[in-house]
This record gives sequence, structure tokens and C-alpha cells, in this order.
Amino acid sequence: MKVLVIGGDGYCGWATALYLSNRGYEVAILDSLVRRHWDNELGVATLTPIASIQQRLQRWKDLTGKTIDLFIGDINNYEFLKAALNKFEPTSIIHFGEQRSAPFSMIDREHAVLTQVNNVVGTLNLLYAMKEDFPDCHLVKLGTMGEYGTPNIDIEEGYITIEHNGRKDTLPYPKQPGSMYHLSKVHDSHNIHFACKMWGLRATDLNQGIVYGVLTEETGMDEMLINRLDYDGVFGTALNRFCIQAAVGHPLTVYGKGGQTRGFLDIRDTVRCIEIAIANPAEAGEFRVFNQFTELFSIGDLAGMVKKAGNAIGLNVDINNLENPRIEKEEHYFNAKNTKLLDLGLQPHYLSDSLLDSLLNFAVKYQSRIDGKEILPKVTWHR
Ligand code: NAD
Ligand code: USQ
Repeated sequence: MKVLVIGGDGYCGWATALYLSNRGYEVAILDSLVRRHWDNELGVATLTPIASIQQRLQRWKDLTGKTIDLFIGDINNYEFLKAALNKFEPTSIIHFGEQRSAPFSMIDREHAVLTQVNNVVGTLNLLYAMKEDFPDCHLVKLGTMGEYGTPNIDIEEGYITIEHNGRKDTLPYPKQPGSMYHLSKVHDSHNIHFACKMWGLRATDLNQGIVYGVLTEETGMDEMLINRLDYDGVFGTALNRFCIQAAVGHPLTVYGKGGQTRGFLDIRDTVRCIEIAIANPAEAGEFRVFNQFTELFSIGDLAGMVKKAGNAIGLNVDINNLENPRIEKEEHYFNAKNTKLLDLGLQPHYLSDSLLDSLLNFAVKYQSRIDGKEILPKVTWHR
């Protein structure tokens, strides 16, 4: 099977490309490297020192004898995208290649427009390129649990059956996203659904929760293969940030009351979920949605778990409930289904004390790279 990983230089994409290559899939990475550029623009850096994509791929080949092809370019450039697809001829495309930070998308009008154009136009280009040249290829698209927002009813996997005035239908689950970034994912979902219905494309939308952790079997093989781990107030995500904050003695930055509940998963499960999706493709014309997370936690509970694990290895960890820079519910009902990937064989890695220990120790190892000025949130939803 030939798998094109769009966004394969990023956090989820790099781990996935190596995982699939290690399992015998023929893999190519397509990436514009724009994320490295955004980091430079913001003046932030991953906790871990990541090598250039060329060095990473050369080391992977030296270690394993496996080649991963590389296409550097932007999927908003349709000619480039078409040429790359026709050169590689994928049977599955995994699309991670988007601007994925909610705070980045809320900086100002320019960043909102950049996010929505980059994400929505990139995905649209991909749909047209597939329609024209690869109509049978399976698209596995990374969506987000944040598309649903925090409704006061159970969250289903993509669709909900509703009875209304005596009639019944199964419809796309209502979307109430909380940032311009999350909105871009909703727009993508509608466009992909439409393309499947109109043109018979096959697609799986993986509504992923918040990913944590850094090591996978492959990225841990060599220092040159190390994955990125973001801790700054724009690209860092909750649990990864808390572990890194604990390592340097910064109070954990819980926004508001901390009752915000989200779905989470270990990066080792991200890569496995992708493999499950491509090994069990959607039917022609089908737009399938899987909720991709393994556990639900409130932010406050996570901070408590990190504090306990940090104290156990001798770190002094405090929790600071900051004024919330976002506009979101801080206490709410949240119960999302996640059985479809489990039914297809996912065996989750659950968050445990030992995992927190290893993430904390990892953060301690690289603590000299942390820029304390980048930890507190600088972007606000309130203006
Ligand atoms: P990331 O920023 O680490 O990686 C994204 C990669 O895509 C980067 O290497 C970037 O250069 C590339 N890219 C962006 N726009 C591109 C374009 N127009 N053309 C080509 N390449 C482009 O992000 P990540 O954390 O690996 O997230 C990957 C995907 O998973 C995103 O779509 C994100 O929305 C989704 N997701 C991530 C998380 C998470 O916790 N990290 C959770 C849920 C969903
Ligand atoms: N939060 C804190 N303290 C922090 C950081 C975040 O309390 O230091 C809170 C936020 O207010 C929010 C929750 O934690 O309520 C999650 O924030 P986050 O930054 O960890 O995650 P989010 O902005 O939702 O985005 C991340 C990824 C995004 C993905 C999404 C999955 O960046 O690409 O789509 O997680 S989900 O949250 O399920 O929508």
C-alpha cells in the first residue's frame, strides 16, 4: 500500500510516517515546512531539538534501509500537489497538513484568514486532485473533537439520529466549534462530505482529541529521529504543557475553573488509529467519521495528576488557575462516544503514573531549552 502523509514533518505526521514505514507500507511525506516558519515568526521552538526533514529521512534510511520519499511544497499550490500525487500514485492519503493551533487562529484577522485559507483551500485542492486523478484513493483526514464543542447531550461519532415532528433521519452531528481554527475543520468536514456524495470519493474523518506524549517506537530509535514537543502558549497543548511546566518549576497554567473536559490520546495510539483507518478503508461514496481519543479528562484533573506524579519524583509542582484567555464553558457535561476504532482493534495506552513519570523525566532532560517567557498565554479571545 502506498501512503502519502501530508504534514509528515509535524508532530503527528512524523510519528505516523515512521510507524507506517516500519510496518512495510511504502510511504512518502509531503510538507511545506510552514510550521517551522510559524515557529520562527512567533519566536518559539519545540522543547526537543528536531533535525531538518532531509537529515531525519537520511537517518531513517541509514538505520532501517527504508526510503521515505519527500515532496516539499504547499497543497494550496494545485500544480505542485497534482504533480506530487502523480509522481507517487498513493492508494491512501493521510492529511495532517493544516494550521492546527486555536490560539494562533485567534491572534488577529490575518491569522484567522491564514488558518482558514490554508486549511480549507488545501483540503479543497486535495479533493479536486483526487476527483481528477485518484478517485479510488482513500482519504484519511485529521479532524478534531473540538468540531462538536461542548453540547449538553452525548456526542456521537459524526452523525446523530433525530426524530422531529414524527419523522426520523440520521444527520451530521451539530457543530459548535470554539475557535477560528476549529471552525476550519468544520468547513473541511462539510467539503469532504459533499465530495464523497457528489463524486463518490471515499474518506474517513478522524475527529482526534488532544494528543500527548512524545516517544513512539520509531522516533525513540535515535536522537536524530526525535519528534517535536511544543510547550509555548500558542502551539503547546494542555497535558504536554503541564508536564514541561512541572519540569521547570512553573506553576501549571489551568485556564479558569479547569472544568473543561476533553478527549485525550497517547501519540502511540494516534499512529495505530491511522493504520487501522487505512487498513479498513471507507466505501466509495462514504464519508465516515471516527472519534479518535481514548480517555476523557478535565483540565483540572489532569493538572492534579501531573502535580502528584511530579511530587513523586521530587519536583515541586503548584497549580495556578489563570484568568481564562479563551471564551469557553469552564464547567459542562461532556460524554463522547469512541467505539468505532476500538471495534476495529485499537488497544489503547491509558494515561498512567508511569507515562507521566516518563514524560516528566523527558521534559527535565531538555529543560535547558525552555524559554520561560513563552509559557504564559499571550493570545486572548476577549477582544
Ligand atoms: P503540526 O503543526 O505539528 O504539523 C502539521 C504539519 O503540516 C506541519 O509540518 C506543517 O508544515 C504542515 N502543513 C501545514 N499546512 C500545510 C500546507 N498548506 N501544505 C503542506 N504542508 C502543510 O500539527 P500536528 O499536531 O501534527 O497536527 C496534525 C493534524 O492533526 C492537524 O490537522 C491537527 O488539526 C490535527 N490534530 C492535532 C492534535 C494535537 O493534539 N496535536 C489533536 C487533534 C487533531
Ligand atoms: N488549557 C489550559 N491551560 C493551558 C492550555 C490549555 O487550561 O495551558 C485548556 C484550554 O482552555 C482548553 C483545553 O485546555 O479548554 C484544551 O486546550 P489545548 O490548547 O490543549 O487544545 P486545543 O486548543 O483544543 O487544540 C488542540 C490541538 C488541536 C486539536 C485539539 C483537539 O492544538 O489541533 O484539534 O487539541 S480538541 O481539543 O479535542 O478539539
